[in-house]
Amino acid sequence: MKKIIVATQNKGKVKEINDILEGLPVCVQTMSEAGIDIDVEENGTTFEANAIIKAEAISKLTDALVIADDSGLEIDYLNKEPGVYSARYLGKDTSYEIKNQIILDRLKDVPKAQRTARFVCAMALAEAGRETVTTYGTIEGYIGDHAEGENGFGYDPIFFVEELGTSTANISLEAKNEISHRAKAMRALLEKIKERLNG
Ligand code: ITT
Repeated sequence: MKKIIVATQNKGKVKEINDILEGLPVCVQTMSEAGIDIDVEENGTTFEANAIIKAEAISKLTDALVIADDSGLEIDYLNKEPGVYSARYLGKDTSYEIKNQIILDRLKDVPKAQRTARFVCAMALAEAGRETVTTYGTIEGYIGDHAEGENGFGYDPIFFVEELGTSTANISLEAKNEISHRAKAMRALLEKIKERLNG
């Protein structure tokens, strides 16, 4: 059975990606399950460049298929910050409770129409000796005036989606995987993985 390594240290992402890969005749492993322990420097200036950097760095160490994503939150009022710096924004070790509160403070009294934001995700599929392929997904929303919900991870508690009437931290994993940026990019990648498995 073909092995796929999900090249991320983020447990929230692993859950979401595993959920979408379920049912595929592949053995999905995290980096630690695959015995790979490297920290790849994400020094690209775009989500796509960083996803490729991560996936290709890991695929040099294995014959397996490697999936990596780079994702983040773009807040229009903050000139699309934190963007590609989403994980490092306001300090890598600062808790999301604090980061989210600081963002809410920065947007205090900003009207809803100017609070637009989106999650963005670029995914890369790398395999030794093959060309790396990428996909992309986004979800539009806005920064709420408070944090809400216990599910998801990162900026989910402050990212509200009009159609949901709540934040992406206040919905189930299954519901998030119907609509999220990562799910959209992942489903597009799924088609490319299937082609790879059949070819
Ligand atoms: P890896 O590099 O190991 O995959 P990471 O958390 O550092 O893990 P990224 O570099 O892609 O991942 O940073 C993405 C950050 O953007 C992530 O840490 C969150 O802060 C935010 N983010 C991305 N997708 C999100 C989502 O679905 N919900 C909430 N926050 C998200």
